[in-house]
Amino acid sequence: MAGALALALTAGSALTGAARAETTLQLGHPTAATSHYGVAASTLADELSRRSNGKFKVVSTPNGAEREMIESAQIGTLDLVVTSTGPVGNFVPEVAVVDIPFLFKDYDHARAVLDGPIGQDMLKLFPDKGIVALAWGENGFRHITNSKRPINDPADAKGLKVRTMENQVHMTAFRQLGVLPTPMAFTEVFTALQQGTVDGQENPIPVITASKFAQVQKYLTLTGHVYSPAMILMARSTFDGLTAEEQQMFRDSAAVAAKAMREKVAAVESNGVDELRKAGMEVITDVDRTKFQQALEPAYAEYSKRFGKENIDRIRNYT
Ligand code: EAX
Repeated sequence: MAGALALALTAGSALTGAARAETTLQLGHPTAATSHYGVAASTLADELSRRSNGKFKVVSTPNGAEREMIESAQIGTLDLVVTSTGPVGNFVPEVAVVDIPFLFKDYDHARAVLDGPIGQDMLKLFPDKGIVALAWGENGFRHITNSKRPINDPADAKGLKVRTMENQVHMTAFRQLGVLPTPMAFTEVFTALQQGTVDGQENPIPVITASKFAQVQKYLTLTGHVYSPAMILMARSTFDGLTAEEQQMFRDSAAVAAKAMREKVAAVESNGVDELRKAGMEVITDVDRTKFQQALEPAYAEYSKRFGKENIDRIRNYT
């Protein structure tokens, strides 16, 4: 009997030991599990599990509202978030400079700025807000879709009701174009488009394909009006509970996840437009971007006032 009790105790403590050794972290991201955000989430989970010999287990939940997820990370009820910078400026105002339209020439330029000193310095602003920014990821260059008419020119966009992110920099630009910007969480966009609450929305090709917007939008104009970065964020309270070695493990794993995310964006960019055409969208590829830039000229005065012209130029001219 004593032997049986001893055995039970041993088994019991072994179980407790195993349970203690495994830490489950909750991750939220805004789009479908198969999207570039899903790729970032699963890569992060795999890397952390491998590097920690199974200690860290990440459970991912797709289709979350970005602003709410960041708030949850801030108060520590969500451990990890992959999000666009859409709502991030509401938490760390300086970061919203990256959301300025036509700021980045192309993907290489954007990635170089974010991976270089400008982007890396921005990551250091997060801990004061209760969040640790582990890495820059990628959402992609945004394009406008709508259900009303082909947009060939900035003037064609006038009067359209377009869902925007909860982002003042974007809203300023759309107002300038004569569009009625309607900010809402991404989780509500499909239904809003379907019910006609808004005429259009704007997002990168990987989001338009992953979210099946071709079902509810006829026209796609490749405006590429703004680059949309993504970020891998972590609750500071969770991060602070890790050893220095584990913290480095999270940073390294996030860097690998961000790379996988960018690769997925590039892959979808190469075939996504064809896919959308096949799904019935009319795609306007011949876009005079200079015209859109000129139409946005007055918005730039506002951006300069808010962020400082030299800060904007530093990004624009970064090589
Ligand atoms: O981050 O809200 C948006 O339009 C975002 O681009 C999308 O949720 C992915």
